[in-house]
Amino acid sequence: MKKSIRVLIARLGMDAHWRGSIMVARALRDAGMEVIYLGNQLPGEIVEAAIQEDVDVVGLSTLSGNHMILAPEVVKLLNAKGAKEKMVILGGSIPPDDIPKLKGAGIGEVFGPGTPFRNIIKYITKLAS
Ligand code: B12
Repeated sequence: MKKSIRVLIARLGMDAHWRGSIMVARALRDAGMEVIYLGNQLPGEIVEAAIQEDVDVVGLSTLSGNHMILAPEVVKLLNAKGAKEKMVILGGSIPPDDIPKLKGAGIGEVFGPGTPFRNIIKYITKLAS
């Protein structure tokens, strides 16, 4: 049997906007992925959970403007722990000027408000399988 794609979803720091991340988690689950929803966590805790849960994808969410500090930190810690093969993606309210910088810091893709779920599913399915 083909192994399902495992995705960890976490909200960065104290971000209170849970609606988008919950909806994405459900859409990925409905598309056949195994989803672990972590809620609000800091980068160190997200990376520990990603390694312990052996996920393929780490999905970060934030609409609070903390993405430039916390999202690259997740990539840095994954690399430091020898888990650089895990794909890191980010969703939320991200100013367009920050997107190239985030990609330069190792975030695979950034999905802003209004992104159709099928685009997220397609991106993950293509890269994780
Ligand atoms: C509803 C709302 C709230 C609600 C949240 C309720 C909830 N349960 O989620 C409440 C009232 C709590 C709230 C609080 C605040 N909010 Co507010 N909020 C909004 C609002 C109006 C809508 C957000 C929403 O639910 N969208 C619907 C969901 C479905 O969309 P989404 O979250 O964007 O998700 C999509 C994508 O972003 C992406 N995505 C999201 N997460 C993930 C994760 C992964 C893995 C992937 C792949 C994709 C992905 O996919 C989703 C589907 O397309 C936005 C404005 C807006 N239009 O975005 C402001 C907004 C996000 N809020 C804002 C602000 C400033 C705040 C506060 C700081 C206000 C305050 N001074 O207290 C606080 C935040 C406190 C905190 N600690 O975080 C600003 C953020 C500005 C910024 N980032 O610089 C916004 C943009 C409003 C504005 N124009 O100023 N907010």
